Amino acid sequence: MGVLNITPDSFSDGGRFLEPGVALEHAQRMIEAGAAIIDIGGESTRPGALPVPLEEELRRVIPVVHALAAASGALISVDTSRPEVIERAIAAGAGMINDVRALHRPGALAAVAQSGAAACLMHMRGEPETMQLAVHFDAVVTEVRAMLAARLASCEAAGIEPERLCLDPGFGFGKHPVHNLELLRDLGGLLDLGRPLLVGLSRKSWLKSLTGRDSGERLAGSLALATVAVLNGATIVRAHDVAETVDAVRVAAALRN
Ligand code: 7PJ
Repeated sequence: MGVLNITPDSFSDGGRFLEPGVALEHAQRMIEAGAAIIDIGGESTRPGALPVPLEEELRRVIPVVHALAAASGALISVDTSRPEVIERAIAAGAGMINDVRALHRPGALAAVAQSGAAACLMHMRGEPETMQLAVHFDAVVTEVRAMLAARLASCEAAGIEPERLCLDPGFGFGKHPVHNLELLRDLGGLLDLGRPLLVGLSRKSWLKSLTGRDSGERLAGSLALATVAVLNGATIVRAHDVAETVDAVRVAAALRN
């Protein structure tokens, strides 16, 4: 899953893809490099990020979904939590909704249920603006697993078949490096939920605590994390550096399988 941030403020590539033509070109480069899914986001969810008005999120995302759907057969995912964006994105050609709020917003479950689209349910506590301020877990894997199981049940009750869903422990979302490490080491503890696991590890800020490196220098660390994630059971890897990540995933998948 290649990341396409159409935002002025994403921590690693903010402002680069605000122009729809440039965004489309970048998506096509990622597809050529081996991405099966393109994840388009119009609102940054990095720690401390502020919300974007609905109209602005639509303005950033929908034209690119339209253009990419016309130009390519890749699965288009839209990174959003808003039911209005979910509906418009699916109508424009998105086949998947990637929601860091796990379809918690009023209307989000219904918008996905009606559509037949796939969705990723991610674990997060609180909101991006404040999620790193009061982090506490007694048993992080158990607690993440319980939340994801509850969201799976809510989806099923709302008419979203489990076959449409994948799950994500939400690395870095309301978690300290020690929690991220424990989740990655024990990722297999989420496999009995019966759904494919998606992981987002690319360039994340806890790589700063592991390697000391700033955002533009985290490729090697990101590839190490992606490799371990696949060995431990991940199926979908969300990444900025697609060609390099595809190689790492192929190596790890060969070992695993
Ligand atoms: C994730 C995401 C992630 C899923 C972001 C970043 C911050 N969606 N959106 N999982 N991260 N499903 O790219 O580091 O980890 S935005």
